[in-house]
Amino acid sequence: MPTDIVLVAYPDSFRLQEAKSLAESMIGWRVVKVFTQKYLNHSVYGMGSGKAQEVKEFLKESPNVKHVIVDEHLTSKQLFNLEKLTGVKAIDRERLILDIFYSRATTNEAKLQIQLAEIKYEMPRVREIAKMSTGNERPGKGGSGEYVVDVKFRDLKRRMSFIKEKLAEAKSKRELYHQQRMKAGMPIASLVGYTSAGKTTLFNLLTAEHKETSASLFTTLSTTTRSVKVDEKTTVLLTDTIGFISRLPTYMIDAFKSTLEESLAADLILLLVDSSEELEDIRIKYSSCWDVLKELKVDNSKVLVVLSKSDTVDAQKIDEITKDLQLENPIVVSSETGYGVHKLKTAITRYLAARK
Ligand SMILES: Nc1nc2c(ncn2[C@@H]2O[C@H](COP(=O)(O)OP(=O)(O)O)[C@@H](O)[C@H]2O)c(=O)[nH]1
Ligand SMILES: [Mg+2]
Repeated sequence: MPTDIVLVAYPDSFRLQEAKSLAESMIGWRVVKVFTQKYLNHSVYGMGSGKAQEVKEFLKESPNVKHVIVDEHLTSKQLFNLEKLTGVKAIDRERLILDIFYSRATTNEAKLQIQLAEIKYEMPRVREIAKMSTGNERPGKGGSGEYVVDVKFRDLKRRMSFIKEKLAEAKSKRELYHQQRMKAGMPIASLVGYTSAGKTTLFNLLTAEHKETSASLFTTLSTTTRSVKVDEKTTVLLTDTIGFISRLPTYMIDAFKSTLEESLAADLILLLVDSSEELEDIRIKYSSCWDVLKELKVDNSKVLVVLSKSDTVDAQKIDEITKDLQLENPIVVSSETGYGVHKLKTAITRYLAARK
């Protein structure tokens, strides 16, 4: 059963699509309605009060909707106001990203990094809640005579240094973990790329025929890993990874890398590039993908570049991208029409055969 959600996002089509893909990268979440708003910095609800009323009206008619997501940073007060008005849980962009990280984290280290990011998410909110409560009364005293906020702050700081210690331990155990990693005796390929590049769509297309066997055979694997038969003799485990995220707050970068890292230990990495985007954006995103891959010490010989959504562009655009990114024979696919999928499978088989 999917969880229905409502999204409030900026009207710019790329940002909107990204927000939608981001929300839907929570497994089982389905965006059933999108509201757009040019500015999301209104003081009471983030969106304007008129838009908030529209959302409320929509939710009245849609009792199945569980959450309203706003594709922007909101304060505690704004989230509180929105929940009070709509009666459902309100989630801002940063909370959503943290939740996605949590749902994808497989290593201890990644979980700790996310907890650290979460504390950084909470800190300014503690101050804010303090301000909210001192609006009409003096701040209350804690048990030991300190202000409640100071206590809360000290607690967050203590948790932070505790997590940092644990992280140092986790890092030293990491090598061991990689060695013990379960491989189910099959080669593993990971789909990597920006949010909205088309990873999940391609993942679903490639793994569709094998859904049932995968479900029974690999129940111990995460729901984002399934088997794909790339030729008569070869079956590969394919992982749909957490996507790169535009405008990722800096305090989340370590949590992101850590969450992605385990998937990069795959035998083969399929780096998806959305060919429907502007060349300038493609270039920026492509190079920041590589920055992270290099930083996480990914061997570039195991990366195959895949130009996705080829049905949205002409041959000339594909040529331009190929030249601009200096690619050699990129694999060009469309999950919409199925174009290039066979070629992709052949490329995977060839790569794995050559590696042996
Ligand atoms: N036209 C077209 N749209 C696609 C294709 N692949 C994905 N999309 C659309 O692009 C959007 C993002 O896809 P998604 O798979 O969620 O991206 P992810 O964030 O990388 O997992 C969705 O609206 C898809 O329907 C494709 O081959 N052609
Ligand atoms: Mg996805």
